[in-house]
Amino acid sequence: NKLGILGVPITIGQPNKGADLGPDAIRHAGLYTVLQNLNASYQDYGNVQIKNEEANQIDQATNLKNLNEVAAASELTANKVSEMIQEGQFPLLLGGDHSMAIGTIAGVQQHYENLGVIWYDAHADFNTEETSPSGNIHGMSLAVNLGMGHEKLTSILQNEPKIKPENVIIIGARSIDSGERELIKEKGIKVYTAHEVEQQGIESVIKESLNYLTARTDGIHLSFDVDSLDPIYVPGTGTPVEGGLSVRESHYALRLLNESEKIVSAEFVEVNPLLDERNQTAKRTVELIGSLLGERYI
Ligand code: DIR
Ligand code: MN
Ligand code: MN
Ligand code: MN
Repeated sequence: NKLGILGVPITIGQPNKGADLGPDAIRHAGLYTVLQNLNASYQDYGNVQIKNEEANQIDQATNLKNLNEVAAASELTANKVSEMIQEGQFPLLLGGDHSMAIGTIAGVQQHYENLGVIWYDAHADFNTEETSPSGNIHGMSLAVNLGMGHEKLTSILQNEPKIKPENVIIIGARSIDSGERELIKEKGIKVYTAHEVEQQGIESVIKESLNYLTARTDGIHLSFDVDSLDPIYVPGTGTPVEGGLSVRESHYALRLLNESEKIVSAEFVEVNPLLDERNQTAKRTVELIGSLLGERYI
């Protein structure tokens, strides 16, 4: 399978400027060199055209910031991702804030009856407009994919839940709002918090997740939020949370996912070069992408 690269330069799902520069920062940090060293064949589709500038946070009747603009961006993204899979590509999606997962997963889901999702993140992104303390849609994208939230977001491509609650596994969480916690319990979502990763070890967490999802799904999408890692490694991200996963265990996680051959699409999100020095976070992201695609130390 050929790699299809697509940038989703959205920043209006959260309050900071600069997440829209993430996809190009990742490209400039040496993405193509890593792909060439792996002898990967790839096609870069460029970036989705997202109108971050036209977003207006103020005049919203709902507790949702930039609802219409995020919905429009999601629609464009979903169609593009679906087209890439149609053309036989493995979508490698570069972000952009995590609201982009509303579009990416809607697009991938068109091609799988029973999609699994690994959500590797410090956060659960499981708010709705009722529970969200911030109104930022990047904190809602996983819930939206399960069919919860504003209809303009849950109806991208089709007005049905994109993933079943039992087909989702969250890994690395350590900042979950009280409303999210209740919804997670209600839906029975599996979560390996940062503490569970500490206790059980990343190898066991990933192997258990893969065994579970492989048995019940027909493909697994990886949604990798770089803020899953500790901020000492990834300073260039909008909502850092200390106590995060290490570079070493994350590379190992990605290597195990690569060896499983069960991942059908992947996104790396929340890279914000304006919050960074010397593009460190994008460089780390490129290295992590390398591990997912089969790069090894020896
Ligand atoms: C918080 C922060 N739970 C919210 N979420 C973040 O605003 O919903 N998600 N940072 O990535
Ligand atoms: Mn996230
Ligand atoms: Mn996050
Ligand atoms: Mn986020």
